[in-house]
This record gives sequence, C-alpha cells and structure tokens, in this order.
Amino acid sequence: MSNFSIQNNEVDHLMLKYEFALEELITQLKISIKEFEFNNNKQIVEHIKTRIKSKESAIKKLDSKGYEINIDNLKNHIHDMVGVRIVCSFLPDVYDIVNIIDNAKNLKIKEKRDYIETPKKSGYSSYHIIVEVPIYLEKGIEYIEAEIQIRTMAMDFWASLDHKLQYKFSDVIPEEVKKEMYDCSLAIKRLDNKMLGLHEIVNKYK
Ligand code: 0O2
Repeated sequence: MSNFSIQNNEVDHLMLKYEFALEELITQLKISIKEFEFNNNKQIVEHIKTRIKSKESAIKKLDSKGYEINIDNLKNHIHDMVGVRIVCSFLPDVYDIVNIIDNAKNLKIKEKRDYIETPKKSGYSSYHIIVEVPIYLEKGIEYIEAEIQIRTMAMDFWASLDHKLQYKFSDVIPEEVKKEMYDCSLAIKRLDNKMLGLHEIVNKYK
C-alpha cells in the first residue's frame, strides 16, 4: 500500500487511463455486437457489465500472487484492471462474441482462455479474452490491457453465487460446499445444453 501512496499521482494517472480504455472498449464492443445482431437478425447479448478494479482489490490480488505492491507490478501482473462481462442467452452466442472480438479492428488479442471447454477445478466456466485497447492521448497512442469475460446466463448465475461464497467464507471454503458448487456447475452445463435444444426446436417453427 505504501508504495502506491508514494506513487500516488502516477497511480491516479494510470487509473484515468483505465477509464479511457473502458470507454473506448465498450463503445467498440457495442457497435460490433449491434452490427452483428442486425446482420444476423438475432439477439445474442442479454446484458453487459463493466468495472474498473479498485486500487484496494488490485493490492489484494498482487499480494495474493506474492508480488510487491508497486506500480510496475500492477501494470505487469494485473491484467483485469479494466473488465467487461458479456452475458449471453445460449452457448453458441458466446462463440459468436469471441469471433466478433477476434475481428475487431481496433483491439489486439493478447490471450484467450476457454474455461467453457476446460472449466476450472471449482467448476467455473466462462470464456476470457485479454485484449489491448488503444487510447488516444496528447502524447500519442497507448495500449491498455482489459479482460473480457463472456458467459451464458446460467454460467453467470453460478459465478455470482460462487463469488458470494468466497466472501462468506473469507478463510477456507468447506469441502462440502465446494462439492455442492462443483455439482451445480455440472447441472448448469446440462441446463445450458437443454436450453439450446429448446431454442433450436422453437426456431424450427419460425
Ligand atoms: P474479480 O472480483 O472478478 O475482479 P492469472 O492470469 O492466471 O495470473 P487471474 O487474473 O486470476 O490470474 O486469471 P483468471 O483466473 O483467468 O481470471 C480471473 C477472473 O476470472 C477473476 O477475477 C474472476 O472474475 C473470474 N474467476 C476466475 N475463477 C473464478 C472462480 O472460480 N469463481 C468465480 N466466481 N470467478 C472466477 P478476480 O480478480 O479474481 O476477481
């Protein structure tokens, strides 16, 4: 914390750049998604949430990863200071969004993690993409990292419950709870497949 305070002005400037990057990213995403939805005559997004990670959360995360708290480590090791979560109705919609991001002219893809294909041990599933977003400053263009999480509503339901549990059991999550959550993640996967099946049946009647 102390190092962040010493570099306070620099950290505040960086936080401002995160805000610029979020604005740039969300505008670009909304335009590309709307155009895709118009061209394909379907709605693929239920809702979008955005956030800038707080300094306090960033410090906690650096600490939990074993890094010293300073601005260089913040820039180099926290890849989700800027975060966008896109929640879709059906599984194929998630991959449509991935394609849209792949083709977005202004975004550089840094990393992709498909936790839907390979869920985390906890059962967490979601598609993560780290992108670099250009921001246009007086001194020229700078690229800022952002994390985009794409998931279905069912996956989002699971993740938000899991998030709450992490707060409730700030120490250690009991094995019994972990097991129940894992079982729920399997049920969520079955539900996603069932909902997709239903969607396809309904589409036959269109
Ligand atoms: P918050 O509160 O959402 O900001 P790494 O890149 O491997 O060094 P990192 O950044 O942990 O480390 O990458 P990862 O695991 O790909 O994704 C991090 C984010 O994904 C988390 O951010 C969560 O938002 C989400 N996430 C990952 N695993 C889980 C999980 O098991 N349960 C839930 N609910 N969310 C998860 P933060 O910073 O941890 O939290």
